[in-house]
Amino acid sequence: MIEAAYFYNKLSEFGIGFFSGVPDSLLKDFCAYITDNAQKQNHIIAVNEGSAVALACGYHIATGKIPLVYMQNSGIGNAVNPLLSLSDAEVYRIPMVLVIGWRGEPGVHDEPQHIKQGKVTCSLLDAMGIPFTVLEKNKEGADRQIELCFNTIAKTGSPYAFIIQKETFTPYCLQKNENIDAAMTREEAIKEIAAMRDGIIVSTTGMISRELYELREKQTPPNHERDFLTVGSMGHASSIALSIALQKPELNVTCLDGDGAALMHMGALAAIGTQKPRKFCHIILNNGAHDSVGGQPTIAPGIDLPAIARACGYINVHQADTKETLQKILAEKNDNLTFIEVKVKKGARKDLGRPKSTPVENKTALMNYINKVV
Ligand SMILES: Cc1ncc(C[n+]2csc(CCOP(=O)(O)OP(=O)(O)O)c2C)c(N)n1
Repeated sequence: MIEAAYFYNKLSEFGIGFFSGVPDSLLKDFCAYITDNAQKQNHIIAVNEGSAVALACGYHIATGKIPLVYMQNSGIGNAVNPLLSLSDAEVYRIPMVLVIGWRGEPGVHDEPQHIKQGKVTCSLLDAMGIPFTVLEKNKEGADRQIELCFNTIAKTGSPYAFIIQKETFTPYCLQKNENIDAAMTREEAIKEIAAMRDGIIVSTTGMISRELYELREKQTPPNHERDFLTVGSMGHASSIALSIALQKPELNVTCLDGDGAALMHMGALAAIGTQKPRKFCHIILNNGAHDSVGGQPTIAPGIDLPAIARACGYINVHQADTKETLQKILAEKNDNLTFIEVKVKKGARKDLGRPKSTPVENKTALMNYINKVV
């Protein structure tokens, strides 16, 4: 293994001074090191990976220097368009170093949503014509590869990628660990919501879906038929929920979103507010962090989510920071399109499990439930 600090400092020696990206669990030590050490204006935790590539391009245009973009391999999809139509050598030829966490690497156990992405990660980069290397886990190997990366960039003037395997970096603990002021844990909020909302729940990527799954697992007998766990496709839970709600107007539909996920594809709020589905409740559990992948901050604490929802056309708009307020809001009988921002603490139980049934089993159970009730 190598230290995140070592990789960071080596890259700095070659002139890397600007970082943007969306955090990833395999990169959490590297991301935390950047958060703690890069100057604020030179580290932008982006809302999505495409935006990170665009920010990197802007930095290069302004300074002539080489930026770095980090992402989980699930974010490659968000980045394909700017990588092919902006930074590519056949368009604006903008150099950058990509650092990509390799979830679902063949032969390494991982969750179902990462398997396909893991299999095609290298071939996707090949198809895009982006040269890459899998970062070695020792200093000598890494040194050689870093030199090769910058020699290649000097010739091509365009992106070069490091693929990062599990356990490449030694643990580094985020020092700038800011907490938003909240009384409830995320799990407590989910418990209240699951108990008080009838109908179905479409939950977002990461620990929110895992906590919902565990909660239903504790029922006797365990029952997951009312939930759609958006285990991958971060940021798209609310669009899935919108479409179900439009097709099944008699069904209560709740979207359990995260602040990072809601920011990632925020345009979905405008689509929901315009459609105004009845019996639809969009809840953002705001902990101000990408908690599921290491707790790096999101920009949510600095923006007014209820005001955005109102401006997008949501009808009932609420904010809750205590269990009592949340219960009061959920008890209101009003079928108009509703938005609730729930302020929750960062952090999760250490022993939080993962879904044991497959995505297809979960989807089938939910479809059967919907057919049964509406
Ligand atoms: C496109 C994409 N980029 C990055 C990730 C990695 N990832 C999984 S969960 C997560 C954080 C989600 O943050 P938030 O929605 O605020 O929920 P929290 O984890 O704080 O509950 C990230 C970045 C991903 N799954 N997909």
